[in-house]
Amino acid sequence: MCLLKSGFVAVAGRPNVGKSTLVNALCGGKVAIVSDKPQTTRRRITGIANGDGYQLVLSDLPGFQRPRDPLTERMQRTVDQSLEDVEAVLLVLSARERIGAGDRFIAERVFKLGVPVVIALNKVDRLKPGHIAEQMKTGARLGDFHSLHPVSALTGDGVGELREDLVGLLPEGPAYFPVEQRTDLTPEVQIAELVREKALQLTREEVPHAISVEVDELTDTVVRATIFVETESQKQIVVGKGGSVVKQIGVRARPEIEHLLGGHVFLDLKVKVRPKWRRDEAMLERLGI
Ligand SMILES: Nc1nc2c(ncn2[C@@H]2O[C@H](COP(=O)(O)OP(=O)(O)OP(=O)(O)O)[C@@H](O)[C@H]2O)c(=O)[nH]1
Ligand SMILES: [Mg+2]
Repeated sequence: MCLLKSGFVAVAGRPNVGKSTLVNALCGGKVAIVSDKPQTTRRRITGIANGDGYQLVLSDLPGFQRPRDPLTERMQRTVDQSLEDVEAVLLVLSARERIGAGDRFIAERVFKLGVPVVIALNKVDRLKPGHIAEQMKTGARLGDFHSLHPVSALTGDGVGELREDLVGLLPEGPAYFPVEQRTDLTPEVQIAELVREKALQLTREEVPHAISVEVDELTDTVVRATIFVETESQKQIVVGKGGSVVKQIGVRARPEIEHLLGGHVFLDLKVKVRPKWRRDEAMLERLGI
């Protein structure tokens, strides 16, 4: 029998430091959506990296924050639960921002879990070596870490070494997922997330936080989904003049959905107002948050 190193690693860090981008890079393909808006990830997303003799299962998590409503409370709970029973934690920092109170808040929690903490200092692309060195020193003061890797999830710099290091921390174990599987999300959820990613790209300020997406119908050739917002004015923004914004969301999402499903699809997107959905526990449950 061929021995496998396998296990779970949680990926934690402040919003927007590049956790999802890094999980995608470590898995060698897109499992989690990414945006320049904080709090893009709302649920735990499992990304699976398979390689020679290993299966590294990464849990991409929402950025830590202070809960404000049932949505963010649930996100916080997800983070807490996901930090239990892992072999290691990958703590992600951004080299482009000041490493400060937000990072220390997260560090305090992960360093007391009693498992190795690997720090990734992300976004080092195009930064001066002196600045990277300074940030590495600050990051190193966060706690008793196993190792610290300067990386760029965007260019892939340092990602191979980081992956090897994480695999080194895994015990021998079974394959938890079939090797061809890269994520635990259903096709419906992956499609809803892709649509949400494009909606986030095309909106600003409070609108991205008010957007959620549900797939209503999925067949081999047809995808129907609804983009929910909380107010009429947000709906106008997401629909756009003469439907231009929602159309653009579709134009951007369709190729990725087709890639996922492996064929041409007709994509129908609707925009609907659902007041205060962020406080609607039943809807949050349905969204898997
Ligand atoms: N320059 C640079 N930008 C990066 C890098 N990694 C991620 N980004 C950008 O940082 C932004 C946030 O990336 P995400 O991966 O969504 O960050 P996240 O930590 O998952 O954020 P939340 O899910 O909101 O907690 C996006 O605009 C990414 O393109 C990197 O290595 N270099
Ligand atoms: Mg994310």
